[in-house]
Amino acid sequence: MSRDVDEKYAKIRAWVAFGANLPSETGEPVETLFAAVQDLRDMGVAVRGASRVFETPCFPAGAGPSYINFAIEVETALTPEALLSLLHEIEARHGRVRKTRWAGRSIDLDLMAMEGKVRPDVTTVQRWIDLPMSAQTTQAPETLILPHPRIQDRAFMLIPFADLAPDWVHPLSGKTVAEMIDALPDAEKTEVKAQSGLEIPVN
Ligand code: PH2
Ligand code: MG
Ligand code: MG
Repeated sequence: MSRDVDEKYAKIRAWVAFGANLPSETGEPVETLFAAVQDLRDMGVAVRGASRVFETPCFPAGAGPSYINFAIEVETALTPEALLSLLHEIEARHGRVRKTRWAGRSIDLDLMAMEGKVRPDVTTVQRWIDLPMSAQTTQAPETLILPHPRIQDRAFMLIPFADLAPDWVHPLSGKTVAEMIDALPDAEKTEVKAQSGLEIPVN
């Protein structure tokens, strides 16, 4: 494991976005995603916090059923690449099949951000952030882009993120999560609806 841990062996915070809008072999979206949180804990990753659970309309609008979305904060000495590969392993375990871009999905675990980490470099991350919407439907990065290049655009990522770390500062824009939310249209934010009676398992 030693080659997978962070260069300084320091534990840092990372934020993972969970989403699903189709059932999996494990169950309905919320069951699949809660099982995935437990899987991550079983793999030795410390879950330090969880957002509320939200129901959000599918993006792009009309492309499928509503999603369940939430986020968790973990604390880990894993590198971003090692943490991402655990997330992919969990997606595979719950029967995630990678179809076309933005097809409905039974589980999607996205690494949103990791304290102090940019991958692969600032110029490449900025290029993905600036990718026009028309190109976003056909182009997907093949390697990890960190911070996730769409967080600033997506209420379904930012609102759960703000439950955990409203003061986290985006290393490229210098904006906090709360400021990124302020910049989004109200109509998009009101569509992100907190669900009651659902508690994500935390350590
Ligand atoms: N994820 C997508 C595409 N569309 N829409 C919502 N509401 N929530 C998501 O998590 C989501 C989406 C691709 O990962
Ligand atoms: Mg996603
Ligand atoms: Mg994904």
